[in-house]
Formats: sequence, C-alpha cells, structure tokens
Amino acid sequence: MTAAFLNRRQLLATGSALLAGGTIARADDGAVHVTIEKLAFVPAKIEVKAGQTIEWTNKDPFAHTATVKGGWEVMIPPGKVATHVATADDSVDYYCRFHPNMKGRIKIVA
Ligand SMILES: [Cu+2]
Repeated sequence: MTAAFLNRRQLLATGSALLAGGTIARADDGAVHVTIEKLAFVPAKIEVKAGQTIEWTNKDPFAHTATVKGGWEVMIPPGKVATHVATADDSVDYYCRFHPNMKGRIKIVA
C-alpha cells in the first residue's frame, strides 16, 4: 500500500492590481486631473468641456483650495482628492485661498 502525497505548490498569482478604484492615474474616466504638489497646481492650465469633472489631488501635507474670486471654491484636504464639475462659464482663473501665489487657469472648450 502506498500513500500518495501530493505536494502542492502554491502558484502565486501576483496579479498586478490595476483595478485600483478611484485611481487618479487614468484619464479614461473623462475627468481632468490636476496634481497639487509643492505649492503648485500641475498642470496650471487645463482645458475642459462643460460637464467634465476636474479632479485635484493634493499631495502636499496641508490643505489647499481651488478658489474662483466671486465664484466657487473647492477645499482639497492634505492627501485627498476633490472635484468640481465644470460649467459653461468656467473659463476662469483660480488660486489657493491659503497660498495666493498658487494659481491655475481653466479654459472651457467645446
Ligand atoms: Cu494652498
């Protein structure tokens, strides 16, 4: 009588986790991405369509805002993402309320 011992090898299926939900690297969700790093909006100038989402990712360890004088303001906490859905009249300059030297520009395109 022989006992067959099956030594199982565990195949490590290291599937690269490309499905990170809400990842900011991909642009195919239709959003336009702006990174905030070292007190700057990058890119500083973006072109978006009305209805498109602008998504700011704050990589700094402190809060920033995207503020339009006389208009809207988006608070972007440290390490977080914040969004604004562009409207037809959103061809605007914006800045950070806390760091007025931080400036960005949005241009609405058809
Ligand atoms: Cu700021």
